[in-house]
Amino acid sequence: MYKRILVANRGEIALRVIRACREMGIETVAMYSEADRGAAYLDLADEAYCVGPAKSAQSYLKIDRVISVAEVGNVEAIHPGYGFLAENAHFNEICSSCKIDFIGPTPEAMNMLGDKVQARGLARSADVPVVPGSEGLVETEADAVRLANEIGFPVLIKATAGGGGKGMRVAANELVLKSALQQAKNEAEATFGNSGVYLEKYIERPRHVEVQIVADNHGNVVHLWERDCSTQRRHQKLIEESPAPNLPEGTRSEMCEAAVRLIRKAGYTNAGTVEFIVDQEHNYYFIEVNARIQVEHPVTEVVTGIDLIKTQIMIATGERLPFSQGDVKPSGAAIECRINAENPDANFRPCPGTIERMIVPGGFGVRFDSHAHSGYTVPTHYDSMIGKLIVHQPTRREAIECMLRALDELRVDGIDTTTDFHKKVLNHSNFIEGWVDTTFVERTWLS
Ligand code: MV4
Repeated sequence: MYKRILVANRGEIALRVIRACREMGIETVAMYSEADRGAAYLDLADEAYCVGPAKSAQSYLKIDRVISVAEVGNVEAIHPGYGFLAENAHFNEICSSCKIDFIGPTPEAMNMLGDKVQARGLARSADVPVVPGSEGLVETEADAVRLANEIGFPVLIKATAGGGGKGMRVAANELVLKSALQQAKNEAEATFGNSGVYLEKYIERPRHVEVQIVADNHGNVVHLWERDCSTQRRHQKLIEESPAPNLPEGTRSEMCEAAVRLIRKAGYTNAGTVEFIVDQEHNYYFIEVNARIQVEHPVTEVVTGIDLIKTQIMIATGERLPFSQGDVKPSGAAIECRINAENPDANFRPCPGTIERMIVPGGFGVRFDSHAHSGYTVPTHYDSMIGKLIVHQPTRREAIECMLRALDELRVDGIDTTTDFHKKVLNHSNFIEGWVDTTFVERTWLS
């Protein structure tokens, strides 16, 4: 087991990793930008080093500085958290050449799955359903038109280097497709330095369901069931839950087994997520793999009883998974609400500032993952999430009741938060009945 690791992140996920390490007897080195200097969670690490100025491009994202902190801190491994360098294959390679373990997949698996056309090809070869569309890249306008007429309009143009909704364009007819294709290629080149695009049939009002996977370095791949993340706005998830409501049991287990096949085929190791969209008829289609621990991982932790951060660290040291598929018995229902420093009445505008007073909810089945506290100042430079409220109850109905009660208990004075918006969502009949797709929030509250 490691003696000491670097937590190459900030905020709640840095705290989450520090806590797991403390329980495992692993020392932690934390890093902070000038905007995060003095943050209380840094005191829970054994050491903390400044990694640069407030701007993440000059601190949390700056590979040479992060590696310097790792060297000075004398760590054996780096946990990247999510965001920042977590899915940067180049950083991953540099860790390896510096003989520092990257707690995540290999650079090869990361590169392969980071290319969406390659990931689609891999999925097809593993008998995992993909959205009907192009076999590979779409090169010419004539190819695009021929293909679109085959699969039927509307179609979606996606960047092969994209993901998370970046660089997508809907085309409802031939005319739009012709102009959108070149635009999409130019945009992809400018954004990702890769102009490659591909086509998919546009699935209307899909649900977003993702499967959590863990895989060790000995060929063991286990899924930890699914999360429904359909309650989102502009590709920002607001609420995640497990199990996915109203998903037929057969579909659910098929999808999870498909995710395992893909991960096996990719030679992917450590924790990862296989994302699917699910249409109104419960057909599921692979869309992408997230090669990192995700924000919403606690939802899976509470329904399975498995600590995903500890599992990631164990896998990275070369240990075998301490459980097999049959040991994973999900129980009850979990919901997570992301508490963001944003004003939902002003287009979810970020509202950084000082929290004058904060009261944290508790009680049976309530977990609050947060680095914030009374007197904490939310910096302007990073994403606006200040905490995640997670509840776990025997049934979904009880989980909703528990979440409403916990949201009532949560008090964050001095800044605007998404707390009250969550109450509106949880009280909406569509949410209560579990009929939520990825367009629900925007259709219902035009935000
Ligand atoms: C789609 C789609 C409809 N049809 N692909 C957006 C994020 C990226 N991971 C894939 N996304 C989508 N791909 C086809 N063929 C709709 C979305 C989509 C979406 C997916 C997951 C979660 C939220 C979403 C919000 C809008 C659109």
